[in-house]
Amino acid sequence: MQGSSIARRGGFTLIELLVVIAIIAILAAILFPVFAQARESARKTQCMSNIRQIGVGAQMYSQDYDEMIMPIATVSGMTVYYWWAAYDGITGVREESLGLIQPYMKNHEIDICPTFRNETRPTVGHTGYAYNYQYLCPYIQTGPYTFDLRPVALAAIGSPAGTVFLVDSARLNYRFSPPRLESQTFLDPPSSASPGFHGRHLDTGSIAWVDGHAKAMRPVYRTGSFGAGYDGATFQQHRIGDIDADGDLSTDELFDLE
Ligand SMILES: [Ca+2]
Ligand SMILES: [Ca+2]
Repeated sequence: MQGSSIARRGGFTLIELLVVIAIIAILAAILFPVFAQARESARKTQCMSNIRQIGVGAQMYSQDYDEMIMPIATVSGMTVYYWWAAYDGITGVREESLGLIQPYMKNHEIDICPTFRNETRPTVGHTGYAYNYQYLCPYIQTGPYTFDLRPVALAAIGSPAGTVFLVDSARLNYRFSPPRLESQTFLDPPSSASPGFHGRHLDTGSIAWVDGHAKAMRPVYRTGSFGAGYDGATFQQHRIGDIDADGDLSTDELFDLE
């Protein structure tokens, strides 16, 4: 048996082998992007599940805090308790188990978008999501290290299902050339001309809305120059845009309390 097997293998010519290799290479070129897309599609599903669970956790938080929206952070002494982790202002130590949402989720892994791992801002830790802070939790700086955070009452939000809460986000760090993509935790509305909505899941980004539902949208990309000397093409290349419904980037209809 062994002898006949060797004889058969000897029957392939070099040309035949090259043809087989060429066919495999062509198939790989066709299929690898399909596989990559399928993998990204799976990560998108995971991200939507994460953001939906965070939304549910935030609603449980509101029930425990007089129907007030879960703030981006609370401050106690020198410690800032962000929704995903606490930071000790003296030691600089980050503790994920002390994030505001942890009593309701007990799972820091769901704070992390599976497509985007923050590698450039180690102090922030891993979270791919940013909070609609300007409208839902405005803050006033009262001293060099002190903030007055004012989360709104849920009753003050006119359209909870049409108001973004937490979204897939990233920012461009212009201190590097070319600018580098990094984690962003504060989401600015379109009127700020500082886009932070990241369409990293096949050109869509996941959004948790105030009422607790999750829905993905495509970023609205800017063109030309805007804001602090930013270039629309660079943002689009990194799939960073705004969340907008009415085509007017000077109005914040999906962020405001109306
Ligand atoms: Ca608008
Ligand atoms: Ca609105």
